[in-house]
Amino acid sequence: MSVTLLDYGAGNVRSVRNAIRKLGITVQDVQDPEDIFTAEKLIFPGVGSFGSVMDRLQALGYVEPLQRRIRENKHFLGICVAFQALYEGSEESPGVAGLGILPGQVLRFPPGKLAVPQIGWNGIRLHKQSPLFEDYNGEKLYFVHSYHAPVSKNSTEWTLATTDYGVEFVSAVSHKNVAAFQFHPEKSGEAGLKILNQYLTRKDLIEVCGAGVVVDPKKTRMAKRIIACLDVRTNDNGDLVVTKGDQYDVRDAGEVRNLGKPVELARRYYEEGADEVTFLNITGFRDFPMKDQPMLEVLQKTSENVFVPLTIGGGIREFTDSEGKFYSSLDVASAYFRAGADKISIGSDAVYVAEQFISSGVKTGKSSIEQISFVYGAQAVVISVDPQRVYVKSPENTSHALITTKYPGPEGEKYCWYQCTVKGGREGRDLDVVQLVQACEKLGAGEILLNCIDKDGTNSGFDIELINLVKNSVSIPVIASSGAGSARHFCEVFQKTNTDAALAAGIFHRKEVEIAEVKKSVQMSGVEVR
Ligand code: 1PR
Repeated sequence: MSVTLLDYGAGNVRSVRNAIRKLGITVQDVQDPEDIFTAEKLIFPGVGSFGSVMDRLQALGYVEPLQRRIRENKHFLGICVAFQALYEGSEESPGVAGLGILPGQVLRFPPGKLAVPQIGWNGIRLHKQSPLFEDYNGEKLYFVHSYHAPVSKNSTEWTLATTDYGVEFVSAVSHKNVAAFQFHPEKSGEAGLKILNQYLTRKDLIEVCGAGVVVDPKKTRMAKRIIACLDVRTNDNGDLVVTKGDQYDVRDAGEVRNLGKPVELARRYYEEGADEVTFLNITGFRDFPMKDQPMLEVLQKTSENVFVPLTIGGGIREFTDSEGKFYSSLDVASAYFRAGADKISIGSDAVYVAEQFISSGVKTGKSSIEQISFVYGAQAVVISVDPQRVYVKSPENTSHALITTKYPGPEGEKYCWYQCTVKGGREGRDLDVVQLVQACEKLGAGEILLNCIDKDGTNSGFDIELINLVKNSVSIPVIASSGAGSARHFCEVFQKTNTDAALAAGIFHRKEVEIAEVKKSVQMSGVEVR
């Protein structure tokens, strides 16, 4: 059994490739337009914006063979933007024609209480019985998108599943042997692999339509994500290790703490139910990640066995090596995506970019955030923020975004602002966290990973005041990080803030609390989890 992958070189299709291989099936690539028509089974994982996907398909001469394949009912599976490409067009790229198999336009999620992009695990409501979902038991699946296909009477026959996220939208379509999903089966853990397996192994996918199918009347609910984070660096013996500091100091008696091997730990967290795994190459600001490439290898190996989203940060910036070779930040990010990352995270460089943007007021299109967001989409660009508290006696003492804090400073100060830092917290800048996150959102970032130097490694709970400040300043998702010391701290952060996800490192590495225990407690406190 083999399957043909439509990889037009735009981004990370490694995860789809790895998922297919994991299922024991050989992958071939489309080499020329004719392959699209002759392939036994075709998978098209769309990457990038609607316009960039359609432009690539046009340039490669793939539009007509794809339309012919679908109209002639040959096996086809589209994922994410490839699902959206089945429609006539999208608000994302006005004037660009889609494949036009389905009527209507793909729309942006309306602004409101919910963060856009939708990033995370949501349910689906099946509208017909399909062999694709024969082994499916109602698990949540992984979505990441800012645009959605509205439910329409004109395409009822095709509607296989719908999902709620502020509005009800079409999350899967199928018609005979043609199917497409808004969610990512290759990133949806075991449940997603089973769906993929059905597509790959079933001889025909003719579904049972309409009558007799009872559509679940309950709205689907997005889960709050629990993320495991691995801070990675080379220790003094030259080994790449997972480490963890207290307020960013990772050494004990001069030695870098060694808490395990990155690939093994990532796999353990996937198997224990982490909704996402994040790697932070914490010395990336000084050791250029493309030099000896150990982090690329870590990602490649991890993505062979981990089927939830992977984020990688550290060292994403432009660089000229000792031989004079120039790498743009987009080059560095592209290498990470090709190695298996779904999202990249930018730390120090985001601060410099924001400072420049705030002082000039001009979007140059050349910054790391803008370039990577343009090519890979906003949802792939995370900003990792390393703020620390600066206490002040009175509001007149600063022009920065102040909060009145319940936890006074060393001299009883009632006010504080959060100062952004660079180089792993080593250098403070004259920029506050609100200025940073708002500038980054404007420049095209899709998510904020919000650390806190004061809380990092302390096991004393998340900084609720900081998280509320940031969450109320942006409309993109926020990941709360730093300070988790018990399952109760996760319950607290979801009850007292509207954060979209919570991340921890130390307690998971030291096996003080298991991910399953965290999820159970969070669920018992009334919060939706996967
Ligand atoms: O500046 O783009 O090269 O990125 C460097 C990245 O490395 C940034 O994301 C920065 O946060 C991270 N980093 C740099 N130095 C350190 C350090 O610890 N010395 N780690 C560091 C920051 C933050 C979280 C941490 C949580 C949870 N670590 O990843 O794991 O705070 O910890 P906890 O649950 O144990 O409290 P660039």
